[in-house]
Amino acid sequence: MLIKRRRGWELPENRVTPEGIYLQRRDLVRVMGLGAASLALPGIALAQGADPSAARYPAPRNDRYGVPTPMTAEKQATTYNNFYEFGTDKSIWRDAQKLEVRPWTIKVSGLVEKPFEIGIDDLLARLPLEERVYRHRCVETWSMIVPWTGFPMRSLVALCKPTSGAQYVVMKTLSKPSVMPEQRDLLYPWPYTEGLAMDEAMNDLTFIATGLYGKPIPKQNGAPLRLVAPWKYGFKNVKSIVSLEFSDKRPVGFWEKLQSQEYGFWANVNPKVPHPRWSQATEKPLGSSERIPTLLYNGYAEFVAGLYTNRTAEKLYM
Ligand SMILES: Nc1nc2c(c(=O)[nH]1)N[C@H]1C(S)=C(S)[C@@H](COP(=O)(O)O)O[C@H]1N2
Ligand SMILES: [Mo]
Repeated sequence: MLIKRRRGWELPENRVTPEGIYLQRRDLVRVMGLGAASLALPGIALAQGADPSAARYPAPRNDRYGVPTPMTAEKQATTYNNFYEFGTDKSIWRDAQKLEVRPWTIKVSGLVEKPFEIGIDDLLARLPLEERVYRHRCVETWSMIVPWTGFPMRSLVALCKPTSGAQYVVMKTLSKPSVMPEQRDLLYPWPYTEGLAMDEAMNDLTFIATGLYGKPIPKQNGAPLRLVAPWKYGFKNVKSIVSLEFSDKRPVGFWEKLQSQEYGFWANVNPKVPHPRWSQATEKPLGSSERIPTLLYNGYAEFVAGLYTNRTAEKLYM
């Protein structure tokens, strides 16, 4: 039995979102009376303390990777989100305000000279911030263009001091079912996990965002820090990161674990390689009614195509 709950305007007709298939399983569980607890959550926004990093924004813009246009309206990008920990529809932004982002500790482990933990404000104090305007392309075919503030991922990797055996960096989202209600749903492989090959992590395009639209990044967009790898489908961009583990083993990400026929490790944007359930040829910018062509590597081929010339045996586009 399939229960389609997505609104029609989100996707081409008669298609469910990738996440939709799991929504359906969840709905069945609820129908059977097992998932009721996760329904009973009010959307209260709690009062916020002052953000100690607020004075760091806005940061100078780095336009080396272009300044794509038109910029998505801030309101769109901050009220239409994928953050499954808070709910499976796009309107989780109010619920996400319950996430407390101070204190926030990031744990560094695995193949590093010495494992350590660092607080977000100590980390921010060590790194210059810059703004970059990047395209974002969700595998569901919506897209946006937003100004992130943060630092190149390679600056963070340098602080972590991985050893020569490290081949991958694995990043995880906070685990806190008391504020992230969907984490009580054990059909999903929490915590949300994603990873990059070391050369991808060291590519200068790969960014860690701590800000958005010249301000500290909103909770719904992955506060206090999230990955931004703009040539990959959006699901790679793990939010609200609490750990980096350097490994010689390729991690299996959240979506790959759920549905490996549909989601893989590399997940590079390619309009010519359809998702098993829909075309990836075009996309719908948030706030627009027209679809536009999708670009190879989401428009970043000149910066990242070289990462894959020796990986042609891999499934690079799913
Ligand atoms: N922890 C976590 N990170 C996540 C997700 C999620 O559900 N949980 N969704 C991903 C997906 S599918 C997309 S498209 C982007 C959406 O980012 P945005 O809401 O800031 O646009 O976040 C990614 N990171
Ligand atoms: Mo996505």
